[in-house]
Amino acid sequence: MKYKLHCFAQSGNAYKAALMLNLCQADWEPVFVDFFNGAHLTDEFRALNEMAEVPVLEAGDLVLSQSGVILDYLADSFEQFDAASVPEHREILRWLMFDNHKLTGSVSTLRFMRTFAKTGETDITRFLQGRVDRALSVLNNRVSESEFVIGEKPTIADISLCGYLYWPEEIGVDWSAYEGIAQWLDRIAALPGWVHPHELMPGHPLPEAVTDALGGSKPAATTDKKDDQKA
Ligand SMILES: N[C@@H](CCC(=O)N[C@@H](CS)C(=O)NCC(=O)O)C(=O)O
Repeated sequence: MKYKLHCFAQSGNAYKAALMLNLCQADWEPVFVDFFNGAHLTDEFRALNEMAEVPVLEAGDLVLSQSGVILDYLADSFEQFDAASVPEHREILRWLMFDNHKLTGSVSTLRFMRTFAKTGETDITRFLQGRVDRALSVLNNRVSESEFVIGEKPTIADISLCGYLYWPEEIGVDWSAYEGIAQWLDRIAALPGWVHPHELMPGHPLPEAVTDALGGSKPAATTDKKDDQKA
């Protein structure tokens, strides 16, 4: 195998890299990270990524983390979903940063609280919902004006921004309020090689013991080592 992707099925950040590999028909295999049991916090994993985050891509001796960096590297390697010029590359970076900070940063945390930690609605979920709504509106406007985020062709900006958005019910959003996003997600899903995250990466469904430990059978106020992380 040319590429190994350290990932797990519930990770939208890992999905960005996995989807890119699949769309590029890369020779790749997933390496399961038992995230919900803390595998990313072990010394072994930290030796791969000092940031203790998933995804990590191994390409021979090269080890990369940060989904945006992995996407940029793969776009360069495969000459697919790449920028056509230097200004376009800057535009892609602009959207990758918006995704990481504003969209994925809020969406992934809100989804974690609602679906995995099962906190119920709190001031924090309400705050995050506001952040998510604003970021989704920005994206909705953009993809209502053109087929993809950077014009009429898909790029790694699309692949990054869609990372969590095939789980609307887990986030708690309804695409009927974001018609542009709904159609854009369908356009991405129509690309040859598109596969839903749960089928592309190992670890779905989560074992019951894990869902119970995360939120199902404990009071919302209890803290343990898994409460301050997010998938
Ligand atoms: N900006 C990073 C975010 C990676 C990230 O947060 N990954 C999650 C899993 S989806 C993680 O490892 N979280 C660990 C934590 O928050 O402690 C990227 O795009 O790769």
